[in-house]
Amino acid sequence: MTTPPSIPHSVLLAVAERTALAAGRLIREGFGQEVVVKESTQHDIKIELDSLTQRLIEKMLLDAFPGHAILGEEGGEGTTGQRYEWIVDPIDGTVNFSYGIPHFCVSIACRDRGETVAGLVFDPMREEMFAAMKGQGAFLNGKKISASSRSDMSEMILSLGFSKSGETVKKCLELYQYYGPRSRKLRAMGAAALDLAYIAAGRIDAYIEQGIKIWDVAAGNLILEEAGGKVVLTPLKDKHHYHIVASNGRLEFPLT
Ligand code: LIP
Repeated sequence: MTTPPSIPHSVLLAVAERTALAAGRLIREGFGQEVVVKESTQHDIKIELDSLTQRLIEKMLLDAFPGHAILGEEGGEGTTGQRYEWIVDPIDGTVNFSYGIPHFCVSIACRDRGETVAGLVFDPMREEMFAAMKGQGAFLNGKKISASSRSDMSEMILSLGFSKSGETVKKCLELYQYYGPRSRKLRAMGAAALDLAYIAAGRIDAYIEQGIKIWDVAAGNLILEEAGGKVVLTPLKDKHHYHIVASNGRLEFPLT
């Protein structure tokens, strides 16, 4: 099979950004309207707008790059053996969206031969576009960003994700017990991709979650690493499922 030509990372990111802006408009139009729930469990909700937004993202990406593969929270397109693969979460923070909490985002990453080379996290409510290309730094609305330099746990703001199972909620509460007295503040904001972007921008210092999907964090991981931060992903038994410890790269975590 002939190797497809290389696509400049700037071209990949430019298409991803215009796609995220279009997806953001669709999401904002739906915010505050009646939510059509497709599936609801104790700690999670899937809504019709997730699927509609992913279909829009898929169409725009594949119109620009026919033949690329797409892996997303709402399914995938194309064979995953392609050179370029897009990792998409159409609405990261779906429960927040469904309850009218304006804290959610679009997350789009592109992998070239398995390495993430471009990624963005777009918050359509604050119109904040966090973006990065491999080796080129991390940016918020075009302005360079970097993770904080806080190295003392007592000064840390730590975000903890409760994930989707009773087991992960229980484990997360143990982390609350441990880090609560030792940190400045704890947060549980409900959107993994924004947690990673906020560390990259120096707004918080770390984020831990017991079970997260690759589409929640693929773009945010690149943005954070390009901002000088550190991400440790530990694969779990289910496909695309990971334990994550992300930080500004200057803090240690005795309990995760
Ligand atoms: C969400 C993550 C969040 C996690 C939730 C959920 P979704 O992603 O961003 O960190 O705690 O359980 O997985 O489902 O809204 O795309």
